[in-house]
Amino acid sequence: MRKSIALFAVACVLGGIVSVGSVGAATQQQTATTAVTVKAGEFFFKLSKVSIAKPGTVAFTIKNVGHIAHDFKIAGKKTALIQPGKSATLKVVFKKVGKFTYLCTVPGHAANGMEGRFTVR
Ligand SMILES: [Cu+2]
Repeated sequence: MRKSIALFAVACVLGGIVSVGSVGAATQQQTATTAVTVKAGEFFFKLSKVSIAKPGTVAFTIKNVGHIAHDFKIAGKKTALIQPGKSATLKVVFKKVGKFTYLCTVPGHAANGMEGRFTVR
């Protein structure tokens, strides 16, 4: 009798470990969004991260630290014009590996330095 209680306790502990493990894995898949902060100014973009290790979703939070309005465009998605001191978020799903050009679409800004490449490995 005592032995079966002990076995039951062991089974519960093991069961607990297994379910904690699988919950952890599921959470990881759901939170595969990578947060990247982007500072925009005259005339530059400064990204907290310029690449991700595999295809997935990236939430770019762009803060305009400059003195004139800017926007941020990548992979066919674009923010509205962001006024100085304001921020905007752009969620982009990268489905395949590659180098993706980001830029400010205000005329002349990209040519002056507001562009670069974001890499999906
Ligand atoms: Cu700009």
